[in-house]
Amino acid sequence: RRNKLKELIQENTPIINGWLAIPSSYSAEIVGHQGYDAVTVDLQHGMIDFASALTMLQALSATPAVPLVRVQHNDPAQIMRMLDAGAYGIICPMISTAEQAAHFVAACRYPPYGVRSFGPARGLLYGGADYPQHANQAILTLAMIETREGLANLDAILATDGLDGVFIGPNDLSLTLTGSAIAESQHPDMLAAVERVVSRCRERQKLAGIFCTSGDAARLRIEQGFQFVTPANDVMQLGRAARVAIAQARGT
Ligand code: 3PY
Ligand code: MG
Repeated sequence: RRNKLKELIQENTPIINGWLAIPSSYSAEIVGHQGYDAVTVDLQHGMIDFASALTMLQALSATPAVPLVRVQHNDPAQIMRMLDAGAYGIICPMISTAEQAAHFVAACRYPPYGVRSFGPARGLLYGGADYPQHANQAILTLAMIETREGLANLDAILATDGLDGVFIGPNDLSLTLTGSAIAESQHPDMLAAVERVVSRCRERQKLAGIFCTSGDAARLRIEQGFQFVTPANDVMQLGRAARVAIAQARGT
């Protein structure tokens, strides 16, 4: 199976990516049917173990959304297992150097381009019988820029062979740059950092992604030049929808 996201990238069409922190195949299925281009299962900060992630990826494959996983860290063993479980792209947190980026990409690619091991697992059920032949092209790789060092090494990270792009973690990045974890931080250092990532990605024709706290915030990021945005996660959306409904019911 082709990866629809690669075509959207070619066409320069912004990718709207859902984000799952709740360990439920049912919420994965619901979210996957809402019109997202991709949906990410978050193993880093989501309350999700391998068994739940597997059922969530199964649920997502019954929807039009491309299933992605954010892994816990730059661990080839976990990346291999999530790809075997049918993830069609990996978002890897805390990439700070070109070496780490190369290590990450190698974990996502079969030889001769990487070190991924082949096993006849769920990847074949989702990807098709020719999965081993096309997986190296199909799997999306996004390195998270969310450390001071990662920002300093941005050019070298973007030069990594086989890396599709970067994804800003604005909570961690603002925490390290400004001392406060504020995803939509307007601190001048944060604004400059975000602008730098967008312009470097544009120069190198790499995908620029970012986590956002709402649909409106995601719209602004697209206008700023991002092509991959996450308009909040399931937890934020559920809480917000509940607060709105309660306020409406109370007439407050
Ligand atoms: C961050 O904002 O640091 C993230 O990792 C997004 O989830
Ligand atoms: Mg982060």
